[in-house]
Amino acid sequence: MACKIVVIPTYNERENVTRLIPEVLAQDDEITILVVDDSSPDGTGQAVEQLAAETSRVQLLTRPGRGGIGPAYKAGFQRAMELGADLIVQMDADFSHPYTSLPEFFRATEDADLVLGSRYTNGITVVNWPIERLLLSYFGNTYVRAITRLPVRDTTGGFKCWRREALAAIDIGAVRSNGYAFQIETTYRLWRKGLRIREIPIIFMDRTVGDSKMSKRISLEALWMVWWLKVQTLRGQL
Ligand SMILES: Nc1nc2c(ncn2[C@@H]2O[C@H](COP(=O)(O)OP(=O)(O)O)[C@@H](O)[C@H]2O)c(=O)[nH]1
Ligand SMILES: [Mg+2]
Repeated sequence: MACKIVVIPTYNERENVTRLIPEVLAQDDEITILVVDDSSPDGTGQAVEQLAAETSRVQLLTRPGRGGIGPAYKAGFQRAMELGADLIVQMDADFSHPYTSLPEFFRATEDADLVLGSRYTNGITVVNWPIERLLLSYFGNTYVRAITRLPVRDTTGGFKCWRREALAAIDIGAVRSNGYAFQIETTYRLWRKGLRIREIPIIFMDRTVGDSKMSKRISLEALWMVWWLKVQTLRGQL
């Protein structure tokens, strides 16, 4: 039996994550969910703890305070590796990522080391985003591709599935980014190792419950991070 761990970072997602967990578990018998909660003041951690008491298929990793999605994923990946994961999925708690695509992600890892859920492969498959946010994301991706040459349509998406060996191949401890740039940086590092990336189309839906935690500052991080990646590459560091 393969061990498939779905890592879900949360900050104030009590209602979303408690509804999402049973849906994700129902997609595949081999799934275990690891929620990485940054001590959300709304009680997300306590709600997940109750579910974790009922089944070992739900696990909770609590961090002391809000530290950003990048550090939360780093801690979650490390724990998933310790738990013996063969496949590691990254997924948001807010129902933006279609959980029904999980079986397709798993199948795609048969001939790819990293599978990306893409909003920009079949045209633009984003539902309910304000136009300014869509334009920022779409042209942000054009910018990232132009500078890094990363052959990927959606570099900032957060719905991804890694083979264990792929995650082990990149030095996750050295990853610097916090927000959207975390997604770019990790995919870029994998591509530089010469490993196989595959994009599958997903339909991304904006959240209907709770608030987005992403900020202007977090978007701006991606603007300079791609130059840092480029410089590191030219110096032979990546
Ligand atoms: N643990 C943790 N999770 C976070 C943090 N910031 C965002 N998240 C989670 O990351 C996911 C994506 O964040 P979201 O606010 O939906 O970003 P958006 O979809 O780009 O607006 C959600 O599950 C959030 O709860 C953080 O600082 N720590
Ligand atoms: Mg979201």
